[in-house]
Amino acid sequence: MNEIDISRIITERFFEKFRQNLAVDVVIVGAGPSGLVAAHDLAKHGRRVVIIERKLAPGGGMWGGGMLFNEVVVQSDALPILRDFGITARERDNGLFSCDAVEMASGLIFGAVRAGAVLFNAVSVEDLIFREGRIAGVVVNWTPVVRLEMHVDPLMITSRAVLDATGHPAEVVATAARKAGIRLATPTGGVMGERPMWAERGEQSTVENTGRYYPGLYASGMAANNVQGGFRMGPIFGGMLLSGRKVARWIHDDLSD
Ligand code: 48F
Repeated sequence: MNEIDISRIITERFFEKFRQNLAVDVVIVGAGPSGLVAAHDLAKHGRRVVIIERKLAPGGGMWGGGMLFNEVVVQSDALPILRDFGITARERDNGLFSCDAVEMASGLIFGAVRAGAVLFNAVSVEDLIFREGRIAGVVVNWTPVVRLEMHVDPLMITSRAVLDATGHPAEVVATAARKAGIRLATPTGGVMGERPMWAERGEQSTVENTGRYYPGLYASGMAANNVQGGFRMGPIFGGMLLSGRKVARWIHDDLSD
């Protein structure tokens, strides 16, 4: 065994993977619950999917459960999605189930990647590719480069659809609204801003607000609630899972037209 073989295998395979995924059907920004379910479903539909995740560890807001107590709550209508990923749900009461936060995070990551989605971690989306009347991809850079404010130009990935699954900040849609001067499909034409905690309404609106906000640009999960002015809901995750499934169907249908 030669040390050079280890370095060569990693760099050869990484650049092969990167090159093969420079032009894809869908770029999903954020590997939280909604982004991972969307990635899984789109890949299962035969779409070429890249997930860009800013952190080293994908999984978004799942790992810590509520206030670091590593259990999360899911409603019965999201159980079929957990079943698809082989994630255990324990029945509690009032139609609510508990899931081990670590099993859920790791199960959704594994399921999405196993379905064929390609995940680049420690990479941040810092801008979008804009064409007349549509969003056409993302601009990426290594997260440490962004965090250290190094003066290094990014690279680009083109796609037919971009999904903002960045959670609370809705970074991608906010960037589009700010930099491209576009009118979003919201009452004001801009980002409405997330509202405070109201678990039941927030869970409903997460799914209702999931959808297309501009040609080529979609939002799911908490990002959709921020864009459309929905309530937050804390560590209950059924809405996030259902949102990922809804947006995957929507994008798949749009790409089939
Ligand atoms: O926040 P997150 O888990 O998104 P979500 O699918 O789920 C929300 C819940 O976790 C929770 C909640 C449920 O009750 O309210 O918050 O809406 O995951 C979002 C992921 O996007 C990444 C971020 O690191 C996180 O893992 N992310 C955010 N901005 C960027 C990004 C960016 N610009 N580029 C790449 N990744």
